[in-house]
Order: sequence, then C-alpha cells, then structure tokens
Amino acid sequence: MNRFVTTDSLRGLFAAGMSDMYRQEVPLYGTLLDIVAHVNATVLHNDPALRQSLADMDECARLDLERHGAVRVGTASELALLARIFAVLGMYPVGYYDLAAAGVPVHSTAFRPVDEVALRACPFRIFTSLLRLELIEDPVLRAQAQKVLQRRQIISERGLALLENAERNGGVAEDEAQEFLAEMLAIFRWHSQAIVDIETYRKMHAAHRLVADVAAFQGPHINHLTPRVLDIDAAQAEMVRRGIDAKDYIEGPPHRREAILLRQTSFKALEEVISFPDGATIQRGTHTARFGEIEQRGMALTPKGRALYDACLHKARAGEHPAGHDHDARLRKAFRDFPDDPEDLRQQQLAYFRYVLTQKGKAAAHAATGTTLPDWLAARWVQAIPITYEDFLPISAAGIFRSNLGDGSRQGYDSHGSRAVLEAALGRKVIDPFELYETIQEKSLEVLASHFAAMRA
Ligand code: OOG
Ligand code: NI
Repeated sequence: MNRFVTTDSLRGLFAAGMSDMYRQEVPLYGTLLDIVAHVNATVLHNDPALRQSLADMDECARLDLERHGAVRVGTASELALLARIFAVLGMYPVGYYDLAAAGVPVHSTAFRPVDEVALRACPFRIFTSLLRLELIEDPVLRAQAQKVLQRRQIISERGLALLENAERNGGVAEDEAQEFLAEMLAIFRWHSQAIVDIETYRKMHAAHRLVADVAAFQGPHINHLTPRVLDIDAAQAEMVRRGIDAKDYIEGPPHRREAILLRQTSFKALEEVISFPDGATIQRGTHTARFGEIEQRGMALTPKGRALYDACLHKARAGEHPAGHDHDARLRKAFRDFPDDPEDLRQQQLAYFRYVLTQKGKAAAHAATGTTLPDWLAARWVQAIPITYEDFLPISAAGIFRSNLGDGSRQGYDSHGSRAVLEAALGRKVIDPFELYETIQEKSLEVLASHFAAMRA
C-alpha cells in the first residue's frame, strides 16, 4: 500500500525546502534569520506570559520559521500552473491586490491555507504577482517580452508528470514526495544566467525593473522569504546596528499595545552578478531582485476596522517626506484615532474575535445561565480571543516592492485593477479574506450557543 503524505506536512516540507534553498542562495538571509532568532529569544525571556501562551498553542517550535514568500510570474498560464501546484500543497488564492495604482505593474493574490487546522499546522503563504505587460507603453518591447515569456517552460517534464499524478490520485504518494518537492522547488530557484541578451535586458529594465525581473530569466525565482518576529522594532534596529542596508521604515500600522494587521520590513535587494548570452560568448552584468523580509502580525480587522485603518494611513501619508524621514511620528499621530484597547475594538466591531469557553465557563452550573454573549462575557464563562490577520496589505506590499526596486518616486499607473483577468487566469474566484475571518468568528459563537442551550435543557 502506497500511502499519501498529508497536505499539511507536504506544505511544511515545501516551506522548509524553500528556506534551505534560499539560505544557500542568499547568505545575508541567514544573518536575518539569526537576528530574528535572537530577538524572539529575548522577547520570550522577558515575557513569561507570552512564552506560556505560545507554548499553550504549540507555537514555540516553529516560532522562527518562515510565514511567507513571494514570486512573480509572466503569463496567465504560468499563474494557472502555480495555482495547481499550490493546491496540492493546500494553498488557495485569497484576496486580490491591485498594485498598479502604486506604480507597480502587477496584480496579485496570496496562496495560503484557509482553515484553522491547516493554518495552525503550517501557515506558509506565497504572495504571487502576475506581470501586467499591457501597462508597458512601448509596443515593440511589450511584444518582445511576450514572446520570451510564451517560449519559456518553468516546470520540467518530470515535474509536470508528478503534478498530474498528484492531481489524478488526490495526493502525493510517500515514495514520490521527495522527488515531487525537489521538482517543485526547482521552479523557484535562482538563475544566474539570463535568457535574453544584455541589450534586451536593459530595455526591459528601463520600461520597468519588474519586466526585466520576470521576463529576462528562466523562471519565477523566489524573491524573498519572511519569518515571524515578535518585536519588529527591535529587529529593524538590530539590522541597522549591524550595518545591513534596511528599508527606511516599517510598513503598516505603528507600534501599538494591541497589534493589528501586519507590520513588515526588509533588507534591501542585493545586486547580483548575471551572465547574459551574447552570441557564442557571454557578457557580465548585474540584477537586483532578492531580499529578506520580516513580519509581525496582529489581529484581523472587520471591513469597518479596515476602513478606519485605511483612513488613518491615508492621513499619515498625506504630505509625508518621500523618503519617509518623518514616517514613524506621523504614523503614531494619525493612529491616535484607532482604539488600542481590546474591549473597545470588540465592542465597536473593528476586529474579529474567536469566542471560547473558559475553565470557569466549563465548570458553571446551568441554573443562572444567561442567554446572550454579553451575559457570558460578563460572567467570565466566555473569553474573546483576537483572530490573527493571515493576509497582506496592498499599500505595504507596494512599499516593499518599491523599496526593493529602487524607484521610490514612481507615479501610479492610470489603470484600475482587473480582478476578473486574474480570476480568469486562475480559473476560479479568489476567496474573500473577510469571509474567512467572519466564518471563524461565527462558528465559535455557534459552538457556544449550542453548548449553553444544552446546559439549559
Ligand atoms: C512581493 C511584495 C509584497 C509583502 O509581504 O507584502 C510582499 C514582491 O516583491 O514580489 O511580499
Ligand atoms: Ni513579503
């Protein structure tokens, strides 16, 4: 009997394989992992309560592991292929991110596990962007890039056969898992040889650095990985202290007592040596694409909370110095309007919560049971636990792109997103992230309702 590897452990192995590959390819990424390990150990040492709650959730062993990575593809069929691979790994497209307005000619989705059990087993996600060549002005260059992209084959024949096997059989057999993973990882490895000559590369680069990054190479190299850090301000300071060329500021909300959404920063992309084909010989040049990022996640916000977040962010950024010199102070000031107390956030329905029975609730006698959530909370039979944000933020993502593309001042494209185009490429609709959080919250309430109904019966 040939058994299947579970989807969750396959995804875990894939993430670990990606991490090993990237650490070998980008040694500075290893340094970033050291910083993260050190900061996390220090935070846990100084905060026994946090240590205990992470231990309760079985989180300690994988604390420093990668939470996401990012790739960029050139055509609809490449995106469709990645969607098939990620589905085998239990990752589905969640959310639509339009980055054109921020001057980045791509639109994106995040492939990630969607249910709570899978997220807990391995939350690894891949932020996946599709190049929008239609936004490139020069028709000759556009056609040239299209031709290169149409010709390239990002998966090996063997890889495709293994993928088809997995789809046909409904899983990856144990004795094929290693080869399957090796073939899939190979899609995302770095190629230090370009597939276009240096002239073409330069033209692509001049149109937009992303065109060169996607169309001048054999495959969609992983461009960064992102572990979880417990104190992102400390990690940013440590990068600077070690003389690492860090991003100017942390993207997302400011430091708060109650962390919301997602904060991220990175070391800037490295300039790497590339050889370009030139007739029978090669020419040397460089390309700048790969970096290392860190993230700190907080609670998921409701549409109402998200609207308030967007408004605060907008206020902070209006009139900001382009290099972000005054970023942190402006951000802190603008976010004074955003409640920073969990009970305020809950009562004003700004964030999502999971409602769970407490020890006291479990022990409670049925006699005095109230019938509504406020009764249960007041009696401390039920506790509200914030739901962690598992997605991305378009303005932050654009900021990460821009600081690694080295063109901070670029104007936005005069274009609207085209979710339908991305969905057509995927062959399905992207999942609405708000619905996922809402469902987790609602389910937790249903479980409580039936518990208390049974107690009253
Ligand atoms: C993706 C940038 C976005 C994030 O964490 O927001 C991203 C890219 O550079 O390809 O990864
Ligand atoms: Ni990222």
